[in-house]
Amino acid sequence: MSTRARNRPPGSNWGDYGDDDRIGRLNELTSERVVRAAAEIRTGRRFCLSLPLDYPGGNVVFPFRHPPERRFVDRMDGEPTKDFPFSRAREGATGVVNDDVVTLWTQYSTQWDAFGHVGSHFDADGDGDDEVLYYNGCYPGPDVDAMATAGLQGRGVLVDLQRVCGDAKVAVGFAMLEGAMRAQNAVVEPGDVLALRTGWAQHVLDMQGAPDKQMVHRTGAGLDGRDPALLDWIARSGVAAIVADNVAVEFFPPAPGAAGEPFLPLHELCLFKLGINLGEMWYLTELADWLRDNARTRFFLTAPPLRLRGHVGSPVTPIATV
Ligand code: UVW
Repeated sequence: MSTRARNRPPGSNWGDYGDDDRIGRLNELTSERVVRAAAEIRTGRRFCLSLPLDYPGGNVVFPFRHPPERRFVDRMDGEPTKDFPFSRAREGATGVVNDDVVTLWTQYSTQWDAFGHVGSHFDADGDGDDEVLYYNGCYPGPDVDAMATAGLQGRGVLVDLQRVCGDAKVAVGFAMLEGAMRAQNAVVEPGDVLALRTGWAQHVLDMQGAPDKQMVHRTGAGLDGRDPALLDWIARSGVAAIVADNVAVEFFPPAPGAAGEPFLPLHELCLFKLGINLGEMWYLTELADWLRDNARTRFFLTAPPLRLRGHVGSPVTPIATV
């Protein structure tokens, strides 16, 4: 895996955390900041920030991503390991066992995007030709194994965009985000994980696995990846990661850009240039409501991905503790 780029893309931080860095802004989750984050644990109450992983349900969000496919493991004789009696292994033994297997589309439901998920074309070696590269000049891109071994814990800061936008599908630029943060007393400091509630995942949950196509494509705010002021703020803020309860964190599908501009501008900034992991389709309703009712915006977050080597995304079952 090559990481020693001679050139780095404009606006990127390649090399700032070292030539071999694989975790980007997760480097900002220092021990001191995790201790600071632990101060947000005041009641011990926990919130599960994941949808059931077979939600949204069906294929209406992305036709090429499918719900998990589960079956029982076949034993040597082809018999499924379902209520399988131990007496078959040792005569006279009691008890039964189930073993199962699952095929997971890693980006179907509540998930992390690793840096290997979105890259770009860039002439990092200065030979005059662009090559396909990922964060920090890597090829292939850093996987969720790098995230998993980083031990992802820290302070989350929740901004409730649904309180500003309702259910409307709005592209949220810097002015709107900053206004929401000011109104909600949400202050983001370097090393924080920014969590955005739009209400989208709650609608998905309400539809109980049979989502309405209109709803999933016409509901919920997203960050406006075509707003330079917003991209500039993300770069300056020092956020360790950004998560949302919507499809893609950024407004999707994004407004068409000019030729030579990225298809997913916020993904490119975060995953390719700055090493900021994105969490999508998280479930933030109960946490957001509790924080609002208790005049708080911050929480302690534990959210490691699965330690899947080589994978560009991972399901996650994040926990917020308040
Ligand atoms: C999109 O495809 C828009 O988002 P992601 O691949 O990160 O889920």
